Amino acid sequence: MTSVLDDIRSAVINGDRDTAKSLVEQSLAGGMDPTELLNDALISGMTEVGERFERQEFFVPEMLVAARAMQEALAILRPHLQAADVQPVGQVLLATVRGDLHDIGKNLVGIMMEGTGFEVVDLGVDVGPEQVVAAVKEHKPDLVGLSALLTTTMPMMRTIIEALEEGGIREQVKVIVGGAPVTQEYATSVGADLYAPDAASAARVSLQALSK
Ligand code: B1M
Repeated sequence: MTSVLDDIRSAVINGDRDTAKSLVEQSLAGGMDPTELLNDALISGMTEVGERFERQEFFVPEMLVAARAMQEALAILRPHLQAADVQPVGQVLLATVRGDLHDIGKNLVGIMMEGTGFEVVDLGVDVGPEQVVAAVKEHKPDLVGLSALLTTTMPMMRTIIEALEEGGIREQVKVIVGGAPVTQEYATSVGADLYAPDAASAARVSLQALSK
């Protein structure tokens, strides 16, 4: 017999948002610990989705439906987690860089980060250096994540990193970059600390970087 945690985990993996939401509601009503639901059902399910994506058993559509199921179940859980004062593993600021309006990949990165336990501050799309600098000063995150989908907007990553240096706050954060045209070589050339080719590995390398 499977436990309700296994059933929620499977619902997330299969993108079955109605089952995921109703089981989370029932479990909370039955007095289950919200942290257990977060870690052993939602995060565990999303981690499996990420691993299947990295093994190329899942593709973007499967990841999106799983992400939607996770997000909707998480919305039910979130007030209970806040009440239980669960501490995030870290905070990440995410942005699609100035000139670029593509946000599907960035949003997936945000969901995987959230699924890994990060608090995510999403600055949106078309975000320039002054906005990133101001947001780092305001939120004091552990990481800044920059996404670019256009070859013409990729250089904005370097501009933003330089602005962090000029603002004297570069050492306060690790910078992770990604997006379809971005490579490890490019990430290194613009002075980023981390690169990830997809959302699942973005969450994984970010967590690893913070635990070092
Ligand atoms: Co645009 N577009 N688009 N587009 N678009 C591309 C990127 C393009 C490759 C299509 C093509 O020509 N074949 C091309 C870029 C060419 C180039 O630069 N060399 C292009 C172009 C040219 C344009 C316009 C200029 C078109 C025009 O108006 N003439 C225009 C630009 C607008 C702008 O940004 N200023 C434009 C507009 C649009 C739409 C608005 C219509 C729409 C975006 C909707 C939205 O995002 N809300 C759109 C779309 C959907 C695409 C394609 C078809 C799909 C992109 C996508 O969402 N992929 C794309 C072609 C393609 O990729 N096949 C294309 C799915 C997504 C999950 O993948 O974003 O790569 P991706 O994210 C991945 C990884 O890259 C990684 O993880 C994600 C998940 O695993 N990742 C990170 C992403 N960010 C990361 C950050 C990290 C780590 C990993 O750390 C922080």
